[in-house]
Amino acid sequence: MSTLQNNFLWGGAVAANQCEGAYCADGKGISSADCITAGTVDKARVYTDGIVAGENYPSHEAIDFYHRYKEDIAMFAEMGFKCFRTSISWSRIFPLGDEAEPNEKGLQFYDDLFDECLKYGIQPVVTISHYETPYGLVQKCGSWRSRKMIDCYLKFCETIFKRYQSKVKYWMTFNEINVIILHPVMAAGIRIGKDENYNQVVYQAAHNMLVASAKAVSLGHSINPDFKIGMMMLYPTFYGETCHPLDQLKCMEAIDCHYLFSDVQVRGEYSRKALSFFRRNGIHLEMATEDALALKDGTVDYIGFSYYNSNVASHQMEKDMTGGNMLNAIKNPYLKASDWGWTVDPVGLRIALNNLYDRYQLPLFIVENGLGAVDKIEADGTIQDDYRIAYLREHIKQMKLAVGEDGVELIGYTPWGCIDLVSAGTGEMKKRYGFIYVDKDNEGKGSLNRKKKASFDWYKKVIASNGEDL
Ligand code: BGP
Repeated sequence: MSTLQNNFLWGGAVAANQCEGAYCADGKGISSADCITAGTVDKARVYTDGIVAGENYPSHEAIDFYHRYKEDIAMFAEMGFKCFRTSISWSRIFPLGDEAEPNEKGLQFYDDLFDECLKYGIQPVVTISHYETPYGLVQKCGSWRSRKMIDCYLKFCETIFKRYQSKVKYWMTFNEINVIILHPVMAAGIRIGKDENYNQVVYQAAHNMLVASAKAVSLGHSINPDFKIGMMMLYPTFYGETCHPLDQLKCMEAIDCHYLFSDVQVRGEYSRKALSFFRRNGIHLEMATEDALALKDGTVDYIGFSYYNSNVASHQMEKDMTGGNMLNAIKNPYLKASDWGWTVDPVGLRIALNNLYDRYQLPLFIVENGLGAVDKIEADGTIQDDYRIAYLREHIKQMKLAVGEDGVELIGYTPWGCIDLVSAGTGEMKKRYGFIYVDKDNEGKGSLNRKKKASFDWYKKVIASNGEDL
């Protein structure tokens, strides 16, 4: 008997804007992600007003999954995937975000994509909004700054819930909703001016998203009561730098600003601590009278989360309730880090699973985990990504301990970027996560040909043994 349940959802995860490309094919409108230029180590990603000629926008071609998905899904099926997490590009369905009618060609693409998955018995797991917003709505109302977004989002949800109700069971309303406090441009299409009150803008936008999420959950359940609709957060396990009580307090504060989001999505209301934080920081949320009820009615069915690394909190750092500048800021002397400075901490995943389950007692779904690394093609044409195998193996071991020994309820595991794709943080191609290599470089050149890495056969074996043969 294996530790994990028999119907455990093994699979992989991607997001539309990081893999599809075809950014204006078949009537698709421009999305916020299409307006973010590539960055490199010495050059940050830049959010432009529209598209500037000559700049490299990685989402425009990405790995051309839009045209090559059949080949890619056949490879996922060969690995034995039970599910495949992707997102629906909102601006393929509503090109400007607020049209009266959806774009049929966009809808057809996802019908075809989901049918292709189902043909192999792979369940689509869908993120409704993964780090992109129709650019038309960014221009018209400043994206999630405005409550107008709620109705546009709900119309998008209604359209896809109805259209795919017999093909998709697992949904997530927003990717990493809590990341708005760290990267409002990437997570919510919001650029905040230097003279604006950052927290005021961010938490108002977050409130609008939380209400939209809750209403979407209620709407989805009314369309198909069998839907499982979850939230999705980045989970950053935190450690206090020392056993100094103030470090431990700081550690608690650092994680609390992330729980602020999950508390609302799971419990249906802001915690007293969150309300006190708003009060103390002069944050005034504009809430409609119906919001409290909407939040209460639209609590989620499960918790999806991403876990990549852990972080250290210290009371010596500037006070910062967003916890943002604490991510990766202090080195943990007990852990190694990736080439991009992300610590590798499998035990931190066990802690994350325990913390979330103890707090909420809802089924958990690890919908992102993985190692971004530079891969090298050997002289014989193989890619020996042992470092990736080691990373995933150790994380799966800890995930099994959380289930087998700690009693956590876990429904699935979808490592991030199961096929190489564009990095959300840097726009690079060379930060690779996949079991499948894609021939494309940081400048956007390459044949786009696919190739199995050593991790491909390893993961196939893991799935076939339900996680027993690691
Ligand atoms: C998460 C995002 C993904 C993904 C991943 C890896 O935060 O949900 O979209 O890209 O991080 O990050 P990066 O691409 O920056 O390596």
